[in-house]
Amino acid sequence: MVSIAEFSKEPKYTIKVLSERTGVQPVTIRAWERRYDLLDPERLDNNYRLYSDRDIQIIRWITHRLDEGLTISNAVREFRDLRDDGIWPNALPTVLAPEPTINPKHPPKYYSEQLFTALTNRQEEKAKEIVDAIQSMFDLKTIFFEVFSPMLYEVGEAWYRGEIRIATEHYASAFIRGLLMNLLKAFPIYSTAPTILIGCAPEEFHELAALMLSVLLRREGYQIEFLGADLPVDDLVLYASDVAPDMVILSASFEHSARPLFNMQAKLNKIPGKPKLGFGGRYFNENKATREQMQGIFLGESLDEAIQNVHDQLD
Ligand code: B12
Repeated sequence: MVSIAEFSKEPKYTIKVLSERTGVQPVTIRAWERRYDLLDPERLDNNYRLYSDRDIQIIRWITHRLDEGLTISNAVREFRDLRDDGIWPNALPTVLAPEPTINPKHPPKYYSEQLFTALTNRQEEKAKEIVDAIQSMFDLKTIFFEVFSPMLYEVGEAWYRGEIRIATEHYASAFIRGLLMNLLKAFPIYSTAPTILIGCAPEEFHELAALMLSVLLRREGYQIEFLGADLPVDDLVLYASDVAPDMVILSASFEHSARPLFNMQAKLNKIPGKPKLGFGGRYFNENKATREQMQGIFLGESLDEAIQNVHDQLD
């Protein structure tokens, strides 16, 4: 965890940029300044305010406390009390449950292309700025399905054409993985909700779709354990007998990773609670006939369909 104190105090952003990067309207920021003396921006000769990276983190921390149910005066008081005790709270992860508050200037495709350019040129700061901007303009599904996924698709195509290195592809997917993991951690875990284990079939390393699904289902209130890539079936069944989940969801892109799943529901049926097996992924999208041969529930061709099907199965 990084403390807010570690962010620069250098004044460099206009109120418009501060607003884009926090999702708080300029008029609200000014009101907080007036009423609560929250920030102390530098003034330019023309009286424009300039804010720092630290200011961005302070506003984010405050809005996070508001999301958790505090009033603005209590959130500011809590912040002040911590500061009076010499404590700087921790900064929040780059992306937090976005609630779009600003009208997008461009369609998602534009930001997807910008992100592609930033990541394939190893411009991490630029990529973070784009992610900050889109979180105040689009909801999570739009960000996942219309910004991240097409960007990753283009990365795969560019790699296939030999235009970018394998390492560059790894760099881009690691960046997205990091954001998704932060998001997953940012959502609360409800201990009484149905439990779902989510991960990838054996020898399957494409885990980003499973991770996106984990974030979206945790946001819906399910208890999600994300187990990552390459899960051996027998070990996973033993794990499930300890955890007693309501459902196990696996993603597979290739035949060799999908095959071991064909008799997995039978193995799950032998453990207490008989968790349901849900499956999906590129292999099942491209080989429709195999869906019928699998025991378990085909959750759909898209993650959106999967969410609806999980509701139908577990609610
Ligand atoms: C990132 C990436 C990787 C990373 C993954 C990193 C990570 N932590 O996940 C790494 C480097 C590990 C990797 C490895 C490989 N990759 Co790769 N990779 C990609 C890339 C660029 C993006 C994949 C991605 O995350 N997309 C975003 C997600 C959201 O989309 P998705 O996975 O397609 O899933 C969608 C659907 O399938 C579905 N879905 C997926 N899972 C589930 C689950 C459920 C339950 C449901 C309902 C739906 C669902 O919903 C999603 C949204 O529509 C793609 C490019 C592409 N065109 O997709 C290539 C690609 C998939 N990889 C490819 C290849 C060839 C490989 C390797 C064989 C390369 C190699 N020689 O080593 C290995 C295989 C590794 C393995 N055994 O799994 C090829 C596959 C070609 C093919 N048809 O067989 C692609 C298409 C690249 C290309 N253009 O050729 N790769």
